[in-house]
Amino acid sequence: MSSAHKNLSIFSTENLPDVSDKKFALVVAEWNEEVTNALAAGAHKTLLAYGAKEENVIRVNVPGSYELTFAAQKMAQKADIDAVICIGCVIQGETKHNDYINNAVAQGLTTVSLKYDKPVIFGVLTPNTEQQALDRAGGIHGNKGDEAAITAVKMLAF
Ligand code: DLZ
Repeated sequence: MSSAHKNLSIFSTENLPDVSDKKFALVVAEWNEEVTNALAAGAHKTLLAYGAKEENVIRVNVPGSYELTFAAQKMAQKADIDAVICIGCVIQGETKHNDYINNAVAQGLTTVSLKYDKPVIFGVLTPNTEQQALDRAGGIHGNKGDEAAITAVKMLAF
């Protein structure tokens, strides 16, 4: 990856909404937990950095990424939750399980978001290798959990 790409700003972080009274659910898959815990920690820290209060960030774990959709629905249907951030890591294996899981989760989270009219963020890594995942969970490509958190904050402007 070129250094130019690494420095690319993915999206603007100007004029973000005030989220000091917003409540976030962080739904975290336990599969590949070294990666998902790092992503979740990044997301949590970033939410606080952008104005969320510690007591307004709640974390729930699910076994695997496939279960993110159900837990996201449970969180989104709570009246006091404003946004849901889903964290997972599905590593490509010898079979096509990753395609099935990734497609189901992407579709499922979109459905939950639209059904409950709340931001539901797809913070799921879909790497070919564990190293690619680590590179994006606090490694050379940053922490995609941070991006998921900023995305949730940005979407609360709507
Ligand atoms: C079964 C499975 C496999 C093979 N790989 C992953 C993975 O890389 N990442 C992940 O989050 N979950 C994986 N799972 C578990 C599924 O997401 C799910 O928990 C099970 O299929 C049970 O529904």
